[in-house]
Amino acid sequence: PAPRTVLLTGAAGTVGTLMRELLPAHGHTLRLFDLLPVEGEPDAITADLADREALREAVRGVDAIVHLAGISLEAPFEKILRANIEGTYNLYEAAREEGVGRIVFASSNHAVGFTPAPRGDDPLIPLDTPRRPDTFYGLSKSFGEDLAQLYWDKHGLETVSVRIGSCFPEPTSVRMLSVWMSPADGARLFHAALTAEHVGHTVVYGSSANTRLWWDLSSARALGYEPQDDSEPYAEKLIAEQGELDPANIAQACLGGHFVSDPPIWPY
Ligand code: NAI
Ligand code: 15L
Repeated sequence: PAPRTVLLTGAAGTVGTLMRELLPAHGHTLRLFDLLPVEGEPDAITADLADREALREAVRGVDAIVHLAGISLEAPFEKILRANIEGTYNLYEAAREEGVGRIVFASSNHAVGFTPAPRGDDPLIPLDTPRRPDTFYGLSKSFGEDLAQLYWDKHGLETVSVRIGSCFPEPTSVRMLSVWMSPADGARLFHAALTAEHVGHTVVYGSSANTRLWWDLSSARALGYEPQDDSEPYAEKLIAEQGELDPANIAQACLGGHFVSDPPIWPY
């Protein structure tokens, strides 16, 4: 499929910074958007998802949007409401008004974070596992997935909702051995989500092909995603340092890890 002009929201963040480096090699031309200035990118749009005029201008003329902007950890409900719930609604409205055809939505494992992690011979967590948000943050991702479904059913705006595991340069915890999405695989998955045909609203888990994988990657693979990485080379060292996950400890027993028991910590 032809390269696409893509609006990348959250371009100043962790994943945004990684994708700014990696997505152009897949043939995409990026327009950048963030609340914060994007270092070294004077053309980036610096605006809040609350600013509907700025959003409408930002989405005008792009083929697709990778929507990463928002609060990425637990926070007081009012803050989540504004940035993640209203902010994502504002983005979808701008996309609908400007006729943008597709959004890749950064959902999260925390939309299903209270789901017990599979152990031993347990089956992988399926795509249609019931939502079990572990935080107001996870609840906002659950909302985003439903919003995406509504805009597909009602307006024909397509979305791939990517329930990202942990997208960082390296896994840093034993839990991450199961949920790690290497940056290079992240770019492969976003590229597949941007270019696959007829996605409607598709929900996928976002991770590498980890030996200790917890969830079903089949809907991601159906988009053409072929993960190349596996966290296993990091396993010996991380397990020696941290020990195996303890299923009797609620903060280690579920997909969402410590989010299930953490208090809000976001500093905004
Ligand atoms: P991050 O916190 O590093 O980046 C988020 C970016 O969004 C920041 O640059 C921030 O300035 C911007 N932002 C926040 N509120 C905004 C607003 N009201 N208007 C405009 N921009 C705003 O987060 P990270 O790790 O890069 O994650 C990106 C997305 O992926 C987030 O939506 C996060 O929830 C999701 N995600 C990330 C995972 C990961 O492993 N990094 C795992 C699961 C989901
Ligand atoms: C997320 O949704 C967060 O945005 C990210 O910072 C990590 O905590 C990740 O999930 C995770 O579950 O490891």
